[in-house]
Amino acid sequence: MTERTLILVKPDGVKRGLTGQILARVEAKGYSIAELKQLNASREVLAEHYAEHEGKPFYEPLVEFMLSGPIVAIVAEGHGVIPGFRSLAGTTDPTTAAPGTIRGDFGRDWGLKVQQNLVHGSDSVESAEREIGIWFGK
Ligand code: D4T
Repeated sequence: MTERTLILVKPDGVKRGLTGQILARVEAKGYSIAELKQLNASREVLAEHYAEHEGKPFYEPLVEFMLSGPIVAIVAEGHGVIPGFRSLAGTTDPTTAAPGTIRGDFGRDWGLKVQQNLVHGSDSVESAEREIGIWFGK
């Protein structure tokens, strides 16, 4: 089966009208969009999605941020799409993310308690399967 990954355009990306530019980079790289929807996340979905971060100092601000507006959830497909999208996204901290990446080109530090870094991308085959189940159902 072709590899699939979960991409989220986080509330900062949607509010700033960057969804189209982010999707354009995914498509320009040659990946295809298998699923796409805009939604307001629930606390339950976010608790599942960010289970690994529960208890960390940035956890509550992160959940509040993810509840602050609509999210665009995408399943992208293609060989190597999991590391490929992580590479398009750039590193977690947008201040130092490489220019040419989504976070490097469009992100910055806004002096808030949480990194508002525009996108999420699954980091392994196991995470992708788990996360696609959380956001799109099994
Ligand atoms: P996601 O999971 O959103 O694609 O981001 P990363 O894989 O790049 O980073 P992560 O899971 O370590 O962090 C999830 C989310 O929490 C915010 N965060 C993270 C933060 O505000 N402060 C921090 O110190 C860390 C590590 C940003 C992304």
